[in-house]
Amino acid sequence: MTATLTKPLTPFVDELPVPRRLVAAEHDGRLTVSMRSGTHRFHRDLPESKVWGYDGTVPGPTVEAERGRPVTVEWIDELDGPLPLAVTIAPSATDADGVPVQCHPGLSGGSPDEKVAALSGHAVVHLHGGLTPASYDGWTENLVAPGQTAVFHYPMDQRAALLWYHDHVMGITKYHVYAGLAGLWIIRDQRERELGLPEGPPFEVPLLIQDRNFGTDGDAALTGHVVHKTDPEVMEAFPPFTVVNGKVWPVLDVQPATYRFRVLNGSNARTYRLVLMHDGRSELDRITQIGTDHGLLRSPVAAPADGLMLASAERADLIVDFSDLEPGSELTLLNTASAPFDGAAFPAAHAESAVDLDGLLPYPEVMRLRVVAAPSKRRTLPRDLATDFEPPPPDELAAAPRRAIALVERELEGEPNMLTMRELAPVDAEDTPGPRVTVTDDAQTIRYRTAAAHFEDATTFFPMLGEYELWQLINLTGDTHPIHLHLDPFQILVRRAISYAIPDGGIEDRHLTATVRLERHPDDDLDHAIDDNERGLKDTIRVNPNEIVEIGVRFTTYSRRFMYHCHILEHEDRDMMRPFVTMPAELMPFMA
Ligand SMILES: [Cu+2]
Repeated sequence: MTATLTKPLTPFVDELPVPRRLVAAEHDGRLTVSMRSGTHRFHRDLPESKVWGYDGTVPGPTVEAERGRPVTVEWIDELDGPLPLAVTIAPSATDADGVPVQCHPGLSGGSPDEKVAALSGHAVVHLHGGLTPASYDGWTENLVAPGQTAVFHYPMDQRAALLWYHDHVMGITKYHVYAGLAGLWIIRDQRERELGLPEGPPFEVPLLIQDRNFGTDGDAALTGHVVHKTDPEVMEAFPPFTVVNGKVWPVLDVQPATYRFRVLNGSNARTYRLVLMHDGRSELDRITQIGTDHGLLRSPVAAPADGLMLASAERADLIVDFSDLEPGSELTLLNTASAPFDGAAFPAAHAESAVDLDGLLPYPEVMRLRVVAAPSKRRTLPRDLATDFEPPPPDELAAAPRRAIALVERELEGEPNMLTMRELAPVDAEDTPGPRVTVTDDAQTIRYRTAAAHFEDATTFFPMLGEYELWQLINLTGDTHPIHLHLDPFQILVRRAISYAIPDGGIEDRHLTATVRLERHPDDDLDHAIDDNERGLKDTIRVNPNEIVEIGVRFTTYSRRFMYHCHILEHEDRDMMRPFVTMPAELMPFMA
């Protein structure tokens, strides 16, 4: 098998685009954004692509808002079908040389899905990370049709953070986001200004990282046609080309100065582990992380030794220092995470040899940074950042309702596997027999039955406003799943190593039989640690294989029906999504 593939596009020739800024204060807090088709050039040497984008652009405009100043957006659906994507399942997972077809452009023998080509543009916008009333949160079934408009009110009563808005239509979020329907949304506040952090160009740069694939013509030359290709063995699309702010492998000229990068992984499924290389060495020590999904950490932290991991929808607020570098210095941002990601380590020092075709990583390149001549400007970072949150108090957690959710992969005959979540309810040992999940350590065994298995099943989670809850995410699959809760942020409490057994036929349509032990599996070499950069306010958390993640969450403001789900879009579209209903405490006695 070939160890590497020739790049069909030249890296680092397109300048990094910065999406147009849409500053809410300049429009009295009232914005109009239309979803419409447009054309976009992903690379200098690619023909133009047809896309669906907010204001017709990829990415959409970056909305900038102030904490405490509400923003109203009139989202106008001007999409006109057909969806400009070729969606296909290739007939085999590898080509004649044994190379996974997902590493190649083109359809690899698959035929375009006609049902997808018939999609005409029903849409719904979700502001990811927004503390937004349910009416404006983009419930996956509340669609607007082409020609209709949704007017959404965003209170912006939340801390400064990088959010993003994207489409969230039931079953086809993966295609709509992939076609271009995504954009950034930055909230600013006084605390960040007190700290003197870079704000706006040129020293604050948003980086929206995605992966994309393109079609080929009869001569195997790349066309601009955007391709979403999966295969019989991998149900998620892991396209070969990394796109930052809409360009494949771009280059950014930087001054010898301190920069602030606002990074979002907006890919459908791929997890990145970012390493900054310079002259063949990893220079991760140039990177300091100051914020995560919901804004500032309590203090700055170094990038993890292996690199900065970001699963789909995770964000990082990074300070990167180039002030000591000579003009002409070149640094390269590389990705070392293979796909589907399972948490496996990869040393940063070897990032330049991270190519892994079997791991669907033919091209580790992400982007290049090129230092230009300018006066050196270094900023020092304050040691104290956020002062407005603490870990959840242990006594409140001890009394908190506990919710258990199992993540399972159900194999189906003749169609792609189904990734589902099972909400579990505790049962007494003497309860009637039936399929059970048991979670055991030496001291005790808790038995559960499956209370809900599909999105449409009755709601079982009714969190009370103002009270902490402890959610336990039990991963019984081989891959890492980024689990996202709408509405309020949460904090990770612990990762626990588990080993588990599922009997043949144990994963049924509705029921689940599994034995989970709170002990490390002998073959498990993940460290199951919480990274320093995860000790902030998160809305998306990686749940690795052989692992239980516990989070403490407190819903504070809005009562109604919201969603939580895996943020691998191919998973959330296929049943890895469930509702919950937040309730004022005084209504709880009246719930049947
Ligand atoms: Cu998932």
